[in-house]
Amino acid sequence: MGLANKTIVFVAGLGCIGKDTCKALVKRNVKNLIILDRLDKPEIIDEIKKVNPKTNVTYQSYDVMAPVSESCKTLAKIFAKYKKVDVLVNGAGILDDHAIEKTIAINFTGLVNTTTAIMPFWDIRNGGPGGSLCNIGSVTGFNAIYQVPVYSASKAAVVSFTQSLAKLSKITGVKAYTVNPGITATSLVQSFNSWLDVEPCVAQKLLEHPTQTTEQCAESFAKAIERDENGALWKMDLGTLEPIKWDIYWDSHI
Ligand code: NAQ
Repeated sequence: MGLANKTIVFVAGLGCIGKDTCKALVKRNVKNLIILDRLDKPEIIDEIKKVNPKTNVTYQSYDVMAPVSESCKTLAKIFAKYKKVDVLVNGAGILDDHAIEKTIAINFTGLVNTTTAIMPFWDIRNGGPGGSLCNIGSVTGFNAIYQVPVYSASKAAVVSFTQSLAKLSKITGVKAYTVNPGITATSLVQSFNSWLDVEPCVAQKLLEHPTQTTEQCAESFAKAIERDENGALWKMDLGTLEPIKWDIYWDSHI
């Protein structure tokens, strides 16, 4: 999909990967970029706006842990104003395996809720136009960092949920795919808790291995959104964008 003239809602567009991806998107002449984030950082919004003043960049405070009814209200306002949203990016995430319930609430339930809230506006069964859902998973959703099993499982859940939605596309008209970063130099991975402190030096050990920059990740991210491939599992690692082939071990036959 060419991104010029598209309207994109980006949940967590002010984080480290989010910010650089927003910049990569406005460089591609997106028409409207609506950033929803718990963070309120007007200086980052200004930075993104400066990259391409032709893109209309706006911000709204948004907490993915709020009840789904709140997400519905936020999205209703957005659709009332912009009429059409082409892409929803779900990117909120935390990494702290001491905070078990919060990890599931932000990384998984929040993403499911925001997705559920946008469906009535997009679903072709309601006469909607369809749309594209881009969910940020993680390479840990394919193969866990086993010292952070809660975080890794939350990302595996994102991958699984999104694969189901891709299969439901025939019914809903909504495409879905995941973008899965490898280790990217952001504040998220600088220092974090392992589950039950099984590895107190987990961040330090992880960062002994090669990482990618947020700019590299952002470029792959924007390319994946342009590709707009239903069901794609994109690995964005070490500056590359690569499709992952998922083996099938069982089939429901329905
Ligand atoms: P950063 O902490 O900068 O961004 C997190 C974003 O989530 C921020 O915008 C924050 O405000 C938002 N957020 C958190 N809680 C929220 C809430 N309740 N409501 C609304 N927004 C909320 O971290 P980042 O590294 O830029 O992470 C962005 C996304 O990429 C996250 O989903 C993260 O899980 C994912 N990711 C990051 C990395 C990495 O290396 N930085 C990786 C994969 C996926 C492989 C690697 C890992 O999985 C970490 C081990």
